[in-house]
Amino acid sequence: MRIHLVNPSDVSFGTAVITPRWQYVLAAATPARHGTPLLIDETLEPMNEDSIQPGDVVGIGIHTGNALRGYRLGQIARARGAFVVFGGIHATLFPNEVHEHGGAHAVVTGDGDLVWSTVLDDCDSGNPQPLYTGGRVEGESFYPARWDLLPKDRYMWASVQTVRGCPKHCSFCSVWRTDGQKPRQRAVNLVVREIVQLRRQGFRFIVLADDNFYPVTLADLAAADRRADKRQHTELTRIREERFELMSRLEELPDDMVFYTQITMEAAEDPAFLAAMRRARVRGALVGVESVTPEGLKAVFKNFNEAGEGLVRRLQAFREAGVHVLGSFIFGLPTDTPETFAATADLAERAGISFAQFVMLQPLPGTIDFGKWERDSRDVPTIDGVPLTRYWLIPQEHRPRVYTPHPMMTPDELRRRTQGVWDRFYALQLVWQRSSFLKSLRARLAFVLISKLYRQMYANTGITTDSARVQRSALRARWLARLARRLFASDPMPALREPRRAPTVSNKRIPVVTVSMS
Ligand code: B12
Ligand code: SF4
Repeated sequence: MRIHLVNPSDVSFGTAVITPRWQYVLAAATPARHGTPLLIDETLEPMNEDSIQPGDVVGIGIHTGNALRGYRLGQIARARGAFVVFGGIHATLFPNEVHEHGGAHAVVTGDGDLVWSTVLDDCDSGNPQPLYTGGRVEGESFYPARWDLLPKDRYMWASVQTVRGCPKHCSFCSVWRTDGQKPRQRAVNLVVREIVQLRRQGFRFIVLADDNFYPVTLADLAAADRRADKRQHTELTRIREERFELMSRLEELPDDMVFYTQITMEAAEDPAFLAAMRRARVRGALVGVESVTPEGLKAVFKNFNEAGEGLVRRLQAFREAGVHVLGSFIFGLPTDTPETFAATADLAERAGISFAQFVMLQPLPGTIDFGKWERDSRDVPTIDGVPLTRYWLIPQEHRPRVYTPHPMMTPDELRRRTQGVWDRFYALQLVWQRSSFLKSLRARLAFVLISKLYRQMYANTGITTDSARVQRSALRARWLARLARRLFASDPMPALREPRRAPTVSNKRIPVVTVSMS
């Protein structure tokens, strides 16, 4: 019984930006008695069906965007006599759909870490169950990834998760519903061990693949204090201290290492946290700006963000702390008007952010927005017999981009205006100006290349609709990706030792927020 773990994709680039972490985690969760799984990442190359034999187990991980390709692979594997098991966020949200379309013997919902060995044992005895509930595994039970299985020179960045779950509840996001609002942090030692292993193998660029790298804000602590909720305050303080402990350990790693993460804007109000990020070489972060107006933020339940000049100040605070921001903006909020586009582009330029993405509001399953859209949709049109509210099941070549309907602008107008903002932000002259913080010409050229690569790759998942344009864009992205990979390559450091255990709470550099419990 051979185990195959497949990451489906309609487009294969030969080289990829970020490692699909789930494959390496499930490989680690595979007991030795079942052998070493074969990892197939279709963003590199398509699955070779001939490698699947009767009795094998084929594990397929899907998110909404690649679900249909995953279903195709599931049917192929089942027809070849394999046991087919699905997991991932989309399978968690739609286990019945997976059975209906994907040829699944079994579906795992939630985290796969602990339940995977049971699934394999059941397949081994020829008796897989239709549904396994993986649940939300506690931080200390997450498996560290098996990086020894990484193919050489294929990925630019490796991904290491440090915390799962997000306390917020943004209306367009499913993370807080599937991963929960309670932050589940991994033990610092295990995170550092993984990173050291990756640096030994030659990775110096690491994505901290967290839902929210800043799960406890100063405002959360103050609120617990106001409520005189001692238990909550102690818990939040513990989480915060562990964040600082992690960053102090990262600080001791070789100084050519670079980390990138996702974070809420509130970190800008926490100078100690930003300073620790800088020391830890967390050089970049995706910050969900979403909207530049207070009404827009209210519409997506993100009132904790700032708008207007307050927003500019917060974004600049990241930059001043040496953390480059990839600002993520959403267009198509009910409160947006034609003026919102230019206002957003102006703000993005003034705020000194290094990269930006401008996405159109899309109803993603599992979100509040999706639920409302599905409920409000009357006379839903069908394409190839599939209702639009199940758009991910429409074959790729006919699948329209689905956007949340807007009270004032048509999807076409929204798309045109959004495209205009992308073009403006990534105009060569502006990209070159933004690169001026870099000293050497080589570094500046690298910045331009990465900006253009990002722009091209995004055209595939983001805003373009016609397939000719997507194909052209894919070609350019492939070419740029090959070039960019060389920039990220670095020499392995096989002799690198794990940094010594960091002093914890007593370390003076860890700002413990002291409050009076009245
Ligand atoms: C890091 C990350 C990225 C990175 C790296 C992606 C990569 N190559 O790995 C980047 C920035 C590139 C990215 C891009 C995008 N992402 Co993203 N990303 C994440 C994030 C924060 C963490 C993913 C991760 O590595 N987790 C760690 C691993 C270990 O966890 P896991 O994947 O969930 O796997 C566990 C279980 O799900 C399960 N499991 C998974 N697969 C399988 C398979 C089997 C057989 C079994 C048994 C179990 C199992 O077991 C695993 C271990 O417990 C998630 C949020 C999240 N909480 O999932 C969003 C998330 C997956 N991304 C999301 C989205 C929307 C995107 C984009 C489409 C954004 C965009 N508009 O461009 C693109 C799509 C890119 C693409 N084509 O794949 C959504 C997906 C929503 C959905 N319904 O599909 C999520 C959930 C975030 C959100 N806000 O809702 N992403
Ligand atoms: S968008 Fe970000 S802050 Fe909002 S719930 Fe999702 S992960 Fe949390």
